[in-house]
Amino acid sequence: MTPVTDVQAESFGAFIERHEFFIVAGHKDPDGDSLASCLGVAAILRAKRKQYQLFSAGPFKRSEIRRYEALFPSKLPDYPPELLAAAGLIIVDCAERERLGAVNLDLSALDLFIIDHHLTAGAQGGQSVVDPAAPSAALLVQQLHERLAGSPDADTARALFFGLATDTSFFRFLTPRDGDTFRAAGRLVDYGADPRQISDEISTGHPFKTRKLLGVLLCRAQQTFGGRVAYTYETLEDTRRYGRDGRDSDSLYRLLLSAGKTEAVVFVRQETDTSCTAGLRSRGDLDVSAVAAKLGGGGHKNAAGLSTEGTFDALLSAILNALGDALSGNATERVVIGKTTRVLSL
Ligand SMILES: [Mn+2]
Repeated sequence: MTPVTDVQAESFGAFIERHEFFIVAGHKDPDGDSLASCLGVAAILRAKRKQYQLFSAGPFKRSEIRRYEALFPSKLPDYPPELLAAAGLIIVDCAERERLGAVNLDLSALDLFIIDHHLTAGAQGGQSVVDPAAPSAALLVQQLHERLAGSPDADTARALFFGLATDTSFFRFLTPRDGDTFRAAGRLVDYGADPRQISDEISTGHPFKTRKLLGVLLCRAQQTFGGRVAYTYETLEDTRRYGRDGRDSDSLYRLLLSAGKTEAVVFVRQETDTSCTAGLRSRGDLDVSAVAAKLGGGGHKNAAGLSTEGTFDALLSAILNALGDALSGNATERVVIGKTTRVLSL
């Protein structure tokens, strides 16, 4: 990670000074990092005696974020037009207004500041703190808090630690370059975050049925490309049987990535009759965000995703073929999932 620079901190400070009221939002389908980043920004705004409104389009699907749902309305009040026009919009853990999801007000004209760490964020203008090398957006927010408002209080520290821990899978994704990240996490512990309690909050509380669903998805998993890629999928029938509540694909990725020489895992879920979502995870240097970007998605080098129209078999085929190209550079055979499933070994 590159530490937040003076220029970035000053630019965020100046943005806060320019407005009295702010809307603070992360991406739709929120995760711990996006919510924690919003809460950290809110703490900075409180310290600066500014007004703000948190927002999340939801849905709050993950068990570990449920406790925050009440803080994030999915509908904004009808503000007087002059108040809204003068407001600042701060978006975190994403770089595009579209990623906020459905918003009941038109925010397109609002003065915007972006705090993000996605590889696909691209180069943003002056009103942003974007660092794809940062392991979480919450870590950027922590540094902004420390620079602009001093040490966060214990509640904010807990939230920021939770954001960092969820995006790094409790520090397992960090590298020898991330000493600064561990030092920042250490400061959060000093401010009042309890790592053991936060680990417990992240990893427990799933409905029992979701453990059964994991079993189904594991039984269905296949390997391809000589065992370098594992994939599986969830059907609408699975969703009907086991429910959506507290589904936890992180455990699925972890279990499949731990098998043999697996370098990447693909998981596709049929969301409706006509739409799917997919997640990709990889180990080491394989960049799955590039594969996801080819198909209209995005994310990080080792964790990416996308959503499309269509059915899971078509999407799975497209992803595996793109992944095959990324693995070999010149894959000549095609993988087809569906009636004519053929497992390909390079
Ligand atoms: Mn994030």
